[in-house]
Amino acid sequence: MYNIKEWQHIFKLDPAKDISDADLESICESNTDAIIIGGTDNVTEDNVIHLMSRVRRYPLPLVLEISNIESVMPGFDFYFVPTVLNSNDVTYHNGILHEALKTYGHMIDFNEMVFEGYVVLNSDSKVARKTQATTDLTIEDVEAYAQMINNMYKLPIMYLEYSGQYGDVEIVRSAAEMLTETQLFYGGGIVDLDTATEMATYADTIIVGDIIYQDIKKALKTVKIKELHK
Ligand code: 1GP
Repeated sequence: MYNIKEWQHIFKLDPAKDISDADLESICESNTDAIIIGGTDNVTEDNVIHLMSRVRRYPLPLVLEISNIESVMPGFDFYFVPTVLNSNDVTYHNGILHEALKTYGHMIDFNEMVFEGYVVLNSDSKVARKTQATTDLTIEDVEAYAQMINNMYKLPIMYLEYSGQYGDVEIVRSAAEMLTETQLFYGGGIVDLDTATEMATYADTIIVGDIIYQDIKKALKTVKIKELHK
C-alpha cells in the first residue's frame, strides 16, 4: 500500500476548475507522489466524480480532501480530513466531521482516513474567509499549534496553508523544528523550482495547486525537488 510519509510532492487539483486531458496527463505522469482532489468553493458530487474518473486512469495515489459531506464518495485511496485549528467556527474544527460520522460512521474504513491539522495563514484566501481563520499569527503562535498537533493531538499531518500566497519561510522553519512525529505539509504560492526548493527544505511535503492552471510548464518543474531531496 502507499506510504504517505514518503510523499515529497503533491499536485492538488480543484474539481471546480477545468483542465485539459493533455495537461492532466502531464500532471499524472510527472513523477509527483500523489494527487489530491480538493477545493474550497463549488466542490460538488458531479465535478469530483468526473475528475476522479479521469485521474484514475493513471497509476498513482489519489486522495480526496474533504470540504463538504455532499461530495464524499468511495473510490479514493485516502480521505484527508482537515481540522482548521485557527478557525473561529467550530464547524471547521469538528462540526462537519461530526455530521459526517453521524451519517456515514458505520461504513467508514478508518484506515483510509487521515486527519490534517490545518493552520491557515493567508488572510486573503477563500479558505481563510470561509473558515473565519485568525491568520495574523506570530512564530510563537505557529509553534504552539505545531506542539498542539505533534505532542497533544498527535495528528499525522500539520498543513501550513498559504493558498494563493507564498509563505513566510521563518514560520515554516519554526513549525518544522517543533515536529518530531507529525509530517509537515506546506502549500501556497509555489510557482517554480526555486519556490518549491525553498519550501521543501523545511516542509516534508509540498503541495502545488494554482500554478497548474496558470502555467503548466512551470508547475511540472516543481516536481524536480524530488531529485534534489532524495
Ligand atoms: C491550496 O495549499 C494548496 O490548498 C496549494 O496552494 O494553490 O497557492 O499552489 P496554491
